[in-house]
Amino acid sequence: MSDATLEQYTLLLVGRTGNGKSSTGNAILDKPAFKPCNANIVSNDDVIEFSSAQVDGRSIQVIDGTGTGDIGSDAKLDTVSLIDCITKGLWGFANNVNAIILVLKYGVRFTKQEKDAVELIKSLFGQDVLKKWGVIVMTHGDNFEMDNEDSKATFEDWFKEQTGDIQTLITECDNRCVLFNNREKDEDKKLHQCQRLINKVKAIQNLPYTKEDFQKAEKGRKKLLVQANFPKMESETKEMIVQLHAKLAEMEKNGKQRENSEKLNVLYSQLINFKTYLENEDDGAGLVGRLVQQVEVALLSVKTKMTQWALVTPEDKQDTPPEEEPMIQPPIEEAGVRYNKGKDMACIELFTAEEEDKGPKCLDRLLSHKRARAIFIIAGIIVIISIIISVVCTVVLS
Ligand SMILES: Nc1nc2c(ncn2[C@@H]2O[C@H](COP(=O)(O)OP(=O)(O)O)[C@@H](O)[C@H]2O)c(=O)[nH]1
Ligand SMILES: [Mg+2]
Repeated sequence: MSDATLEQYTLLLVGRTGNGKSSTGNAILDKPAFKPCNANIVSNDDVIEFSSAQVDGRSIQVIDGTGTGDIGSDAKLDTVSLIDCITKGLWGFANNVNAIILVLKYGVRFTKQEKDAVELIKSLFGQDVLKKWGVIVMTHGDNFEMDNEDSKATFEDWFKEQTGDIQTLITECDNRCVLFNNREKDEDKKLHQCQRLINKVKAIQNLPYTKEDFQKAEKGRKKLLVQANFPKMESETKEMIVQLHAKLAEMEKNGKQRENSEKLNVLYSQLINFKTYLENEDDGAGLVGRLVQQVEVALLSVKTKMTQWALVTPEDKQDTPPEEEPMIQPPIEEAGVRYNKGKDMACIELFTAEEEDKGPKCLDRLLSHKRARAIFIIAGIIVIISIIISVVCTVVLS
């Protein structure tokens, strides 16, 4: 019989590494097509493997989606590579897929990692992928047989008794769940378990999963990429904010207002650019909201400083002495003369010792003004003349 007249099934095996995907693929095809036990050797090039065979008068194609349940597990495969391999690999082998075979391991608790793997598969292929095309294969059927040797309980009895997450998953797959013993040697039993699987695949009422269905799940894959990139973006945001506060503190300290205002403008546009970068990376996935909020708070701090420092007039800015400029301290208790420049006149005031910090500045200004300098000189001359007169008088009288 030619391939064209045969019933054809394309099965995609997904699940955590070590659950028995490759072994199941071999059991279905009845040949050593995939290499089992490669749990820790995950090559980016051959993440997806393909093989086919004629089994029981059917043409069966199996895609072994190694690593499809494995981001963050022992067999680490980074998200970018995984998505890349699936996108390129899957559609290189098939035009459509009749069933997504979720491979689980009998006798192992349905842990958080298993649950995460299921979520990952949904993110990769679409949230409704298991509901519409999922069939659960429970490997290690030999262990099941040993466990139930005495009770003679069937696998159907077993999965109907299940509760919690595993029950939810079985229900989600519309009870399409079969037991597989990949170590089975008996040819009849091997054929029988394969037929049971094909019957569950046939029970799927939906049209096969296509490239279009895969494209519809693009948003989920994008979200995975943002999630993978999130720690990097989070630390970049943290670093940005720490640096910003250090720079603001430094500006506050140096008091060079005009220079600072230029620096503030630069900081402001850096923050705006950083916010745009975060939003672009997120690309609608909605995961960077918290980071964007932190940048907005930082932007507000810069804006506040801009307003505060803009209140200082240019004249004030010029008058602010640079930090390194030596200050000449007047002697304590010493009084002096203060020169104040009003709107249209200059006046001189006495200043007291409590204001000694302002003294040298006033004296400098006083001496640098012509009228004040003249008054000062005249006063000096009068004092000197009085001293001379009193000395002369003293001498004459004595
Ligand atoms: N006893 C038993 N061992 C199995 C069964 N299926 C797989 N294994 C073993 O489980 C290990 C992992 O299987 P493998 O097919 O490499 O898993 P994969 O990483 O999901 O492809 C291998 O040592 C297999 O021999 C099974 O039904 N019964
Ligand atoms: Mg494998």
